[in-house]
Parts: sequence; structure tokens; C-alpha cells
Amino acid sequence: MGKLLRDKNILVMGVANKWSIAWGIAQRFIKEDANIAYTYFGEKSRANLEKFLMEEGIENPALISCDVSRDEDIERAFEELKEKVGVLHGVVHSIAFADKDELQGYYYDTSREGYMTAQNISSYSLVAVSKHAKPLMNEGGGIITLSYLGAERAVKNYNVMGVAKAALEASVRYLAVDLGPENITVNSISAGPIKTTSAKGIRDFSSMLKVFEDASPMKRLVKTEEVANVALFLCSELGTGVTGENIHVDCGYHIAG
Ligand code: NAD
Ligand code: IMJ
Repeated sequence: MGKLLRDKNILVMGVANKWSIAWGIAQRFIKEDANIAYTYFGEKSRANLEKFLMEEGIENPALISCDVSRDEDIERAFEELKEKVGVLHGVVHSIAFADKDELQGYYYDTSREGYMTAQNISSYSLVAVSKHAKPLMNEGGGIITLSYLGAERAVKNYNVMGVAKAALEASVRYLAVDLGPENITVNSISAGPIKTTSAKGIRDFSSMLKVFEDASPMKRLVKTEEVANVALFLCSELGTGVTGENIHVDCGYHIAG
């Protein structure tokens, strides 16, 4: 394909397996000649990354362990990143977690601990990551995160994750203001439902996909590749005038009524 990310160093956070949206984004960025470093959570994710990157013919990739719920992990990961790549031009934050029990039933049953976990991993992590990425992004660049319509609407079962995504989208705006003077853009992509590990175990997910297909203007689900194309635009020279934005990549689902 093209060379939109030639000589660009990008950090991709959140590849767990071949269905991960982060992996779809990484594959697209590889096609544009990006030099990608990865943070992973857990040894299974590391093993998957090693296998995928070998298949892509990438030698000696920077693979850095990072549990975003731990400040010291984020600090260490960025120290390692500084040593390995020096300057950074883009960050893809594709991480979310809530306790499974919180993703069903009444939202008012959300526990204090469950609320904190969802906010901590799915929302606060972008704040801490952006703080540590800033000194490495001294040539400017783009930070993106993944959101979902449940931030804006009360979507069945999404519950505490919806509230975490609302905070995430608000964080994107505040971070965009903070980092704008440094020529760093901060945006979110609100993706339509995609069958990944974060979606498969969800109650009624398959029937929800059918409803989505029928109601969306394009009468189909969005593809990971389509999310990746928008990620590419936001992290490349094409997107330098866009910041603080939440772009829906959902086959138009959110505008239909
Ligand atoms: P996924 O399960 O492949 O990705 C989630 C990632 O979060 C995994 O790589 C996991 O290791 C990581 N993670 C969880 N806890 C972590 C921690 N403490 N520290 C570091 N990493 C941690 O699923 P996905 O669907 O690719 O999700 C990626 C992003 O896309 C999430 O933010 C999700 O909310 C968002 N999203 C997903 C959909 C969908 O339908 N799949 C739709 C819209 C938005
Ligand atoms: C997740 C839960 C409920 C409804 C949902 C989803 N809908 C969609 C998702 C309608 C599309 C997937 N999504 C957008 C997510 O952000 C998922 C986050 C997530 C998923 C899990 C499952 C396994 C687990 N914890 C999780 N934490 C966050 O243990």
C-alpha cells in the first residue's frame, strides 16, 4: 500500500489475539511502513504477538509488558520505549476492562469496586499514558483511543463500561486541549460492535448484532479494517487538523432513528 507512516514510530497498546481491534490497526499501519512498538498484558498476548509479527516478517519487534492499572508499569514501559525507539509519533490505546458481572442486569447494582475497575483500566489509563507519551512525542503526532456508543446512550448490558467510555470521551477533549500546543492530536473512534474477545462472551451479543445490522443505514456490521483505516487517517499527516473528536465508525448506526 502507501507510505503514510514511513519513519513514524507508533505505540500500539491492546493486542490480545487475532480478533483484537488493535491488531487490525497494527496490520494496517504495517502496510504504511510504520515502525510499531507494542505493549501487551499477559504472557498469552505476548506469545500471540510474537507469532503474528513473525508471520508479518518483522524481526526484533519492541514488545513491552504493561498492566495499565499500575502506575509503575506504565512508567517502566515508557522508559523502555524511550530506550528502544526514542521519539514517538503515535499512540493507539485499545484497552478496556470491567468485571464480567457488571456487564449485565441493572446499572444501579454496579459495585463501588466494579465502578473503580472499569474507570481505572478503561478510562484513567489514557490519561496516564498520554502524560508519559508527551515527552516522547516532541515532533508532534496523534493519540487515539477506542470508544463505543454506550458512552452516549444507555445500551443494554453495557452499564458501567458506558460510564467509563463517557469519561474516556471527555478525557479526549481535555487531553486535546492540553496537548494541542505540542502538535499532538487526541481523538477517539467510536466503533460499531465487532466480534472480538471483549464482545463474544457478552450476553445476547449475537442477537444484538442482528439488530445492529437491520438498523444501520448500511445494513451490515462494520469491519475491523474500516476502523483501522480511520485510525490510520488520525495518526498520519492526513489527520493533523482533527483533535478532541469522536469519530463514529459504525456504518451510520448512531444517526439512524
Ligand atoms: P480485546 O479483548 O481484543 O482488547 C482489549 C484489550 O485490553 C486486550 O488486549 C487486553 O489485554 C487489554 N487489557 C485489559 N486489561 C488490561 C490491563 N489491566 N492492562 C493492559 N491491557 C489490558 O477486544 P477489542 O474489542 O479489540 O477491544 C479494544 C477496544 O475497543 C476496547 O477499548 C473496547 O472497549 C473497544 N471497542 C470494542 C468494540 C467491540 O465491539 N469489540 C466496539 C467499540 C469499541
Ligand atoms: C460489552 C458488554 C455489554 C454490551 C456490549 C459490549 N456491547 C458491545 C460490547 C453491545 C458492542 C463490546 N464493547 C464495546 C466493549 O467495550 C467491551 C468491553 C469489555 C468486555 C468484557 C468481556 C469480558 C470481561 N470483561 C470485559 N470488560 C470490558 O470479563
